[in-house]
Amino acid sequence: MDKTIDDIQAEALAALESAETAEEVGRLSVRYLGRKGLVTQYLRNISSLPENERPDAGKKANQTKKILEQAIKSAEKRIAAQQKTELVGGVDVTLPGRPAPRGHMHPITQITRRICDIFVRMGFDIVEGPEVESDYYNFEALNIPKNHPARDMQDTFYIAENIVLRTHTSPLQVRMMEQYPPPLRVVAPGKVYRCDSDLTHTPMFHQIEGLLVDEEVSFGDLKGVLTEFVQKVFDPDTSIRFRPSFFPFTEPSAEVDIQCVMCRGRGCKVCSHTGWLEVLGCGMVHPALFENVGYDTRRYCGFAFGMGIERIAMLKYGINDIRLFFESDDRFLRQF
Ligand code: 2NM
Repeated sequence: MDKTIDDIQAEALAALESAETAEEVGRLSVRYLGRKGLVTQYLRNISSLPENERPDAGKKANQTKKILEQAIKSAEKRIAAQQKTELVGGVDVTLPGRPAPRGHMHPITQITRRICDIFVRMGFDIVEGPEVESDYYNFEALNIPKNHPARDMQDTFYIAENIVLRTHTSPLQVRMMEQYPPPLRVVAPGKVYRCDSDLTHTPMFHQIEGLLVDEEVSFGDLKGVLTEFVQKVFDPDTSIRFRPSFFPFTEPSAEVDIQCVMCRGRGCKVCSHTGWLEVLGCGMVHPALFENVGYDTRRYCGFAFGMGIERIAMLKYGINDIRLFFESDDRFLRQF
């Protein structure tokens, strides 16, 4: 025998009241109010009832439909509220996790790899070594005498009496010369430390230094290697010039300028209207260094060079504040 609409309503209300999940409520909604649901079918069957019964039956069935729609809504609300109270420490452990933001290779790492790659193609080996160095390797062996301004407490972080945070990566090259006989071709990238902080200086920054030792090495070889380097990191048609300078570890020494990357040499704020930007220092290795490591100075000579990686990156990417490299702000880092 067919159920009356009252039976259907009572049964549905009871089921909705005891429903415990949103899925269960969903199934009940389909079962009673869906296209083939019990109430829907009942409504459809009204046309087959005797004519005098139809108005009442239709009214009742529509009422039931409204009542059940209401009951479904309140069951959904009741279950949602219940779930909230099941949060663990205020956290809904059933939510899918937030995706972890993806990292990005730091621009300093990228440019370091690029620079190393350029020198590796020219036959250099990459070497790495300690950031805490002895006074001997950081200064003495590099022909930086006791009264030299670079040894001043103001520039150097002292760990102990004769132990410092390296102020350049050259101590590593002295170590290489001690360990290996010539010919030698190495570049040493890494962190260096100087007690200095402003728009263009941070107490820790990155350097790459290079050293080549062989028989009959000329300043022309140095110019060739550095020109190749500059034209590989910057534009292939970048002009470069060598300006006489002084370093305790090289003689003669030079500073290398490149044509301003911003104005292409016409003169602008970045190059202080000179058209040139200083990018690195270099020179022929001072014989005192070779004597310190026991190389035969009559047979061997060489050149060395050094540059700040942040400076190269700032020029290459047009960055005006060095501190951006060290703030770990993903909005800055992901642009490179
Ligand atoms: C510079 C400028 C000139 C340099 C010297 C050496 C070493 F250890 F081989 F002697 N490495 N790097 C050097 C020479 C570094 O930086 C501005």
